[in-house]
Amino acid sequence: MQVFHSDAHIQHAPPFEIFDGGEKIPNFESPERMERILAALRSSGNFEILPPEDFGLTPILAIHDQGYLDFLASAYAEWMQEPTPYEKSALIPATFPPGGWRNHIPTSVLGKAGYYVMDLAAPIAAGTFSAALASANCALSGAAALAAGSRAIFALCRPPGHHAGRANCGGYCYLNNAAIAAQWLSRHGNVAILDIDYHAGNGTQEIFFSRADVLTISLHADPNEEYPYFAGYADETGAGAGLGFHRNFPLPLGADDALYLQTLSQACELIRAFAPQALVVSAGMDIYGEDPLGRIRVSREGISQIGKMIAGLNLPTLVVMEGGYNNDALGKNVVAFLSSFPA
Ligand code: SP5
Ligand code: ZN
Repeated sequence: MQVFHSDAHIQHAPPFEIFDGGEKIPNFESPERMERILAALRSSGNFEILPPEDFGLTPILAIHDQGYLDFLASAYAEWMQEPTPYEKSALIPATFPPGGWRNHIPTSVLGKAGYYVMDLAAPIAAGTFSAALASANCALSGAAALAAGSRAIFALCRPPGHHAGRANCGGYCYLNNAAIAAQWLSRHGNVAILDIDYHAGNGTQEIFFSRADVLTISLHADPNEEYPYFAGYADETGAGAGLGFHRNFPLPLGADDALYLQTLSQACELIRAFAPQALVVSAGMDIYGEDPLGRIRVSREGISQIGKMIAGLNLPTLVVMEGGYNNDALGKNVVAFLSSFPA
């Protein structure tokens, strides 16, 4: 299987995030995640690792807001210019506009950060924007390979993307790689996105909520109990022309392989009925039972079964890396998932 990956992610290394309760902790979404995955892919011998092509800004602006992209591009340099005695290794805002009160976009860097950043887990560091662009290019390169006839491709993206909306970053995500790839593929016909990351894919949900040509489905921990809390409920099924073309499958904390696979089979039925010409999978391995951020209990064998069920849809499939934070298990889990697909 071909894998698209870029070393540019190494420059995105925010040293910290602010955790629940206000604690400053080492960022879970670390460059080491990629080292672990690459090592496992290489030792399996079944993967060809390729650098992405540069698709420019046009396919990214088809998904993301111009003002938001300008903010991502300039935020770190502007933050470095700010006179403050505090640590400035990465930008995290501390003031957010309350819901509905967004009639002004401030021009100051902290004002813009409050406007465009969703939470305290998307710090903007020196290499964040260039890494996010390279990550999106990995997804786009995978989409182009699918369009050229490949059956299954892995976009080894970092940073991840599914919490990034049209005009926000959050949850370690800056550009929505899966959405950008799906949009690019949607020029050729209908596309489905299946999001199996442990956390609800709020960004992907928002981006395609009013569209009927991109079916979006997310399986995730119940958002009433788990991040991102504000999206991912079962009654959110799309709007306008997109009504019926978004589906959420919230799972109870503690869900096991059997419940996960039974729920996934319902999602797969919806995808079959939609009959897309391509499938994009937002693949987070934080569903694994031993993940430090996850509280559902999928085993490695379960991850392999999930891969088989998705591969059984027999669609051209782009697998896009999202979360997964148990570094000791991450490489093996990714290989277990991908090995279910035909080369
Ligand atoms: C891409 C991705 O997986 N992003 C996840 C971002 C999650 N950030 C917030 C984590 C909050 C964790 N709360 C854990 C409570 C369980 N003890
Ligand atoms: Zn996640």
